[in-house]
Parts: sequence; C-alpha cells; structure tokens
Amino acid sequence: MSDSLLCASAADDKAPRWTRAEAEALWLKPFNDLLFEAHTVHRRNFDPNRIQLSQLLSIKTGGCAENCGYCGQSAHHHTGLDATRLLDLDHVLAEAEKAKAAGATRYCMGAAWRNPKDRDMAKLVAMVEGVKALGLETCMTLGMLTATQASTLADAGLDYYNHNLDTSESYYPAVVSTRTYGDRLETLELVREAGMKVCAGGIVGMGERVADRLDMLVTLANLPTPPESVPINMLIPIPGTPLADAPPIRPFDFVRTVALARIMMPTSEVRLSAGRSEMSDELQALCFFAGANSIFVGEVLLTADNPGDDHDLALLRELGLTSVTSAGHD
Ligand code: SAM
Ligand code: DTB
Ligand code: SF4
Repeated sequence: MSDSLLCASAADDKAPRWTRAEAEALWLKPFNDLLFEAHTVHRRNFDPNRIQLSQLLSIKTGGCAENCGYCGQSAHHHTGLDATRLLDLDHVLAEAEKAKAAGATRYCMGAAWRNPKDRDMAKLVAMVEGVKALGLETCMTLGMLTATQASTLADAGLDYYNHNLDTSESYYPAVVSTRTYGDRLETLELVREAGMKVCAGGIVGMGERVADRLDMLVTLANLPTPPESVPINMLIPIPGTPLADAPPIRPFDFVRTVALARIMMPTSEVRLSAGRSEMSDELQALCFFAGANSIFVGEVLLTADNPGDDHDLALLRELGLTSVTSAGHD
C-alpha cells in the first residue's frame, strides 16, 4: 500500500486523525455516553431527521472469480445462484426510473467482477450517462479499477465509486485470499485521484474481533480524505458460503460500530446497509440516533432481501424522518 494512504491529517502534519487507542476508548464508553457523543456530532453536521435513500441494482450477477467468504456471488462457493451477463442499458434505465419514482436519489450499480474488462467500459459509461440524465446521483461497484478505467468512469459523470475495505487488514486474509488489502486501498486511491467521491465501509458479524472493527474504522478515517459515504453492512449469512455460520454480532455492538463511524468520520454519510431485513425497527432507530443517515431501499439489495418500500416508508414515518429529495442535504 502507498505511504500516502497510511497516514495523513487535515493539518497535513502526517499525524493520523485517529489512533486505535482513541477508537478503543470510544468503544469502551458507557453506551449512553457513546450514543450521546455520536448524536451530538451527527446533529452538528447533519439534519438528524433526514435520511438519504439509495437503490441498488445488480447489473452483472454471480460467477465472480474472487473468493470473498461472505459473498453468495463467488464462483468458489456453491450457493445455487445463477450467473447472468451484463444487463442491457434499457433494462438498467427502466429500473433506475422506478427507483427514482419510489424516492431514491442515488442509484448504485453493482457487478460481480474482480475487475471490469475494457470491452465492458462503453456499456458502463452509457449506464452512468443514462442514469445521471434521469436526475439521479450515480454510484458503481465493479471491483478493482485501473487508472484509465477510473478516469473513464469519472469523465462519464460517475459521482461515487463503492469499494469496501470490509474488515481489518489483519483479518482480511481469513475472509478473502484472491486479493489483498493493499489492492483494495490502491483502487480507493485511483478513485480519489480520478476525482470521484469514495464510498467505502465494511461488514460486521463475520467472526471478527472488536479490534478488527476498530482497525477498519481507523483505516477508513485516516485515509487522506475520508470516504464521503461509509456503508456499514451486517453480514447476511448465505448458505453455501464459508461464513454461513459465522456468529452474529450482538445488536448493541452493531450500534456501537455505527456510533464510532459517525464520530470518527463526522461529515460522511453513514449508511445502514445490508442486514436490515433481520433488524428490528427499534435497532434501526438506535442506529439512526447513533448517526446513520442513509439506507438502501427496495425489496432486494444486489441478490439478498431488503425490507422493501412499504416497510421502510412506515418506519421513516413512525420516526418522523424525511428523505433527502435531491442531490445534497436540502
Ligand atoms: N464485486 C465488487 C466488490 O467486491 O467490490 C462489487 C460488489 S460486492 C457484492 C459489494 C459489497 O457488498 C462487498 O464489498 C461487501 O461489503 C458487500 N456484501 C457482499 N455480500 C454480503 C453479505 N452476504 N452480507 C453483507 N454484505 C455483503
Ligand atoms: C455495500 O456496502 N453494501 C451493498 C453495496 N455496498 C454494494 C451490497 C450489499 C450486498 C448484500 C448481499 C447481496 O445482496 O447479494
Ligand atoms: Fe465478487 Fe464482489 Fe462478491 Fe467478492 S464481494 S465475490 S468481488 S461480487
């Protein structure tokens, strides 16, 4: 990994913004103190009653060459998922229009690839341009990029690129062995250099230790510029994957993870991402109080279940939360 990614600060004095000891001190606070601090940081930077809605579409499903232990789309695991080819532009635009009508402001297109092939780029560019023309923010998650691919996507108008660190550098090899943590950081650096906004977060509930969660958040918060968007996923255990029987994270620890993400990356969107179908409304409400201010809407994420619009609209109404209606937090 490059030195510039290891340590940087707003004051450019090479001191990391966050140390593991500081993150640990936050984690160990009494729950009420931690939540109060996270909510105070949240209120200082955002309208606490506003939630950003993103919608996902799997534009290329399954058959992935990588062996991520959590993922139902890896060709290394036997999950019974049928692989598809890259979707046609018309299909993507029709789905994006539906998402916009349902209230999403960002459309996130995901592909089960280790990396895009150069022959796919023209189709991807057309998707970005078409979705943008609908008035939606655009996001893609396609695996590793080359510098040229990153600038092609940026030039097409891609607003965000999602590429998760997923866990700590030390736990990473237990989860994925077909790529390294350094590969992930390199793509994040290329995305940044190309001028796109970075969406990077992780998954909890993969059998990791608390220290791994802290290390992942410290790495994210100490990037030269922290990610604008930080998805916190709760593992969806998928039968046939190596992590199908991972011990679930305790709900209070999940809330603590969200609270730390909010405190350590005060101006980033923190997205309550995968796993909401298994969360109670009360747990989600605690996460919103702790600083989560974005969700994925719709009946499915990429391949797995999501609560769906009826449930989510009722939850937002119950909590007096309104959705961001256009790009930004107006
Ligand atoms: N192939 C690309 C990549 O890995 O970057 C993009 C798609 S991949 C499915 C996007 C992210 O989804 C992963 O980095 C991981 O954080 C999340 N994810 C995948 N399977 C998951 C699961 N079973 N539970 C929770 N999050 C999951
Ligand atoms: C992210 O952090 N979570 C989303 C999005 N970024 C691409 C994906 C969650 C995938 C959950 C499993 C599935 O739907 O297959
Ligand atoms: Fe492939 Fe992404 Fe799934 Fe890993 S997480 S197996 S790279 S689709």
